[in-house]
Order: sequence, then structure tokens, then C-alpha cells
Amino acid sequence: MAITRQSGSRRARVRVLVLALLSFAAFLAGCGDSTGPTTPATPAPPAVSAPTPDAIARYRVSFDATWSAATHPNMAPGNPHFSGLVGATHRAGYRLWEMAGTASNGIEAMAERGAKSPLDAEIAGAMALGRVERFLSGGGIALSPGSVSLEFDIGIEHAFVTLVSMLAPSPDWFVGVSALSLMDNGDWVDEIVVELSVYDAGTDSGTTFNAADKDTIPREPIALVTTPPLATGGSAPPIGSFTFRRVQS
Ligand SMILES: [Ca+2]
Repeated sequence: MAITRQSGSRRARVRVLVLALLSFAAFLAGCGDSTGPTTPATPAPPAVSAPTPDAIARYRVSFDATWSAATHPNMAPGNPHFSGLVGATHRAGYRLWEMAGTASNGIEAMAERGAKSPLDAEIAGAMALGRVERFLSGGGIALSPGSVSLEFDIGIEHAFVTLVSMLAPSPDWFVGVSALSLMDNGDWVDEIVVELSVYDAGTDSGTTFNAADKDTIPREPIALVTTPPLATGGSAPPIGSFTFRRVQS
């Protein structure tokens, strides 16, 4: 037993030596390429995961109108209100209306009478061509100041929103956004607030809130309202805002 023990003890010493030699050899192998100055290892850049936006997002747009005689002295009629929201979600290149553009018949009817037709037909036509994905239609504000909201789904291939409402009474004035992207840096935005300026559709030449119809022929470019009664000093204060906030589907 003693011999076996010694023998075992010797084998253990041999094993320790072999392991030490192997460790040393491994150490040398590890140093084999370190003939020059040691180059510190370059830390791997942190993994940047590209956003993977949902194919469809849901938003609630809140139209918060501030327009009133109280907030806009001498710039509001007795019954300030807004027509029902109307618009679309669409591709990047589509325009239902734009600054300096010429109003379509649909934009004219919306801006002069708060009508959703024939704007709906124009949008349906663009939908048939794949340029528009969804038609948006919501309520108005019967008496400003006031609020109204609308929820809608929006797809990643049609991530732009256009939405308008007539400021009333007025000859052809309206508020809205044109081709507002709800994506930023490759992902859906959580919230966008747009201060609403007032546009002149260029389709009626009335200059006061309750002016009789005076058709503008030919139509003038869509432009910001810069004259009284809505504007003073060449510009009109915002009459409210659109807040687009992403909500759970
Ligand atoms: Ca007109």
C-alpha cells in the first residue's frame, strides 16, 4: 500500500510536471506572435440593432383648437368652428394638397364648405392606384375652442398622413398637414405635435369670415393667410394643433 501510495504520488508529480509543461507550451504559443509591440485588442463596437418597425402602427390624432375671440382678439367670428377631419395615409410622393400648389375640386369644396366630397372621390382614385392606403374621416369642432380626435392605422409602405379641416366661417381657409411622415430614423414616432397655421385655398376671393362666395378664376396658389382679419402684421397666430400619438393597436 505504501509503494502504491508512493507510486501514485510519483505519478501525480509526473502529471503535475506534464501539465506545467503543457501550460508553458501554451503560454509560449500564445506569445508566438507577440514579437512586436503589443497591440491592444480593439473593443468590438456595441451592437447597433436596426429598428424593426411594426408593419402597421395605430395613431390617435387630437385636433385641439384654440381659435376664439379670447385668444385671437378681432380675429374670430362669433361662432368659430371647424369642419370634419378628412384625409388619407399614403406613400411619400403623393400630395392631396401642398403649399404653392393649386387646390383640387375636393380641396376647394373642403375649404369653402367643409365638404368631404369630392375629396373622398379623389382619395379613392389614388387608393385604386396604390398611392393611398386609408381614407381618414373624422368629426369636426362645433364651437372653438374645442377638441376632436380620430384613430387610424397606418402601414409602413404608406407612412405619410395628410389631414385637413375647414376653418369656419371663412371664404376658403383651412388648416391641416400635407404628407407628414409618422416615421423617423426607420421607426414609428411616439408623438408629433404640429402647430396649425391657416391656409388660403386660393379658390375664393372673399376677405372676411362671412363674405359672400366670390369664386377665384383662375385659382391662386395655396398660401398662408397673411391678411386681416385673421392675420395682423402679415402673419396669423396658430389656431391650434394636431397631436399625433402612437397608441396600442
Ligand atoms: Ca371657389
